[in-house]
Amino acid sequence: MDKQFKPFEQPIYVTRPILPPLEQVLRKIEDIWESKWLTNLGEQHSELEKQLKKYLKVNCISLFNNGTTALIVAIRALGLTGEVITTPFTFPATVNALEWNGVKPVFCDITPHNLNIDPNRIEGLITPKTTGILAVHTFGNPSDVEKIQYIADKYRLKVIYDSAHAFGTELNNKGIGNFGDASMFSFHATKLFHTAEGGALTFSDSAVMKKVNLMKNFGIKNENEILITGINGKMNEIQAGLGLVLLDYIEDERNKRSALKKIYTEKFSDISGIDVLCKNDDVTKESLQYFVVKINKEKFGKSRDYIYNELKSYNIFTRKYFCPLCSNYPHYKDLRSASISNLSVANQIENEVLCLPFYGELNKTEIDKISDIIISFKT
Ligand code: T4K
Repeated sequence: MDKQFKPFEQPIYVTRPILPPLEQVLRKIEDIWESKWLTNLGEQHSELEKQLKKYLKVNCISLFNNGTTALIVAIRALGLTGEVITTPFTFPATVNALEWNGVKPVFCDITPHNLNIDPNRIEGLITPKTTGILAVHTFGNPSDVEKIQYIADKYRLKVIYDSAHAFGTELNNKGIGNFGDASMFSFHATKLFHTAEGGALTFSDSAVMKKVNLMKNFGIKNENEILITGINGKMNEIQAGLGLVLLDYIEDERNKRSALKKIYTEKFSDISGIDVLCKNDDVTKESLQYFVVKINKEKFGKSRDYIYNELKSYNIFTRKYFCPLCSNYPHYKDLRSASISNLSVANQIENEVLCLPFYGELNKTEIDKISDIIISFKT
């Protein structure tokens, strides 16, 4: 450990949830108590749907108890079967959601600049069994929605976007939830906007939303009619109430994160071997969900894993999202598409990416110190 830096007294994590003033949350809970309505699509739920439609600039939204259930339901509602092309560089939930639907994941390699599925490699993976593409807007950076839609139209495939990280992302001023047949947002505590646990689906077609709304409520239309096989995917009133209180704090958190991003970016700007993951030019609003760097061991002199491990001795806990790749999990590694030769970029990238502490509570001095410690490792 370099003696010029003392470890932080309190642990610094990759993220911390935004916590609005407790009095405001308690006031909201009092309202809910008064109403004696705790779940099953109550007032808070419909108000949050209304507010999020506006915030995300979408026409159709359905709230869920978490993002994973939302994704499982979207895959089923869109009738995906057989094989679906997806990315190995993601959280287990993405690929697991296919498995839960009895659909075989087919892994496609990623592009090194935005870490999203490489659209130029999708067509080569399409077979007569392919029914869809499940792409991820990794770390909030949009996938190539135009090329993906072109391929989907050509082969009559459905497109689902895992937008777990992309809350607020806009492409040429259009909300990211407007692309493909459905997009899933996660409102987990670690997300910029959260409801402790929670999620949402957005759709281009209101008929799909109607089906999903039935599906997330056991398939119940009314007391006498149960129309399809459903599940319990409902967001409850306490989750929705928390979300409504939190919405007022989003812009403030975004402004803070923007300032922190600028500090990190300047610090690393001329450090050879540290590349900051940048947004594309057509992204008019970024999600500011994570601050991500790629470490080139040859140029920096130390590996990503060295940095990750060494930072712990300073009480700094970064994350190696998404290492290991989903394609290297024991239950997926034997798939043909999981071979290292099919996924050479992803297998390299998984050893380079590091998510640094990034949340509004951190101040300039702390970001300066974290950056300086990392830079001090350089040889
Ligand atoms: N698709 C993608 C691409 C995703 O990234 C995710 C979730 C999903 C789908 C599924 O959506 P959900 O079903 O979760 O809605 C965390 C989150 O649990 C997970 O939601 C998220 N992605 C993933 C990227 O990150 P872990 O295993 O890293 O969580 P954990 O508990 O280690 O938390 C990370 C850090 O956050 C901790 O070191 C400290 C801090 N933390 C965490 C929690 C839960 C807090 O300060 N307070 C807290 O309450 O997965």
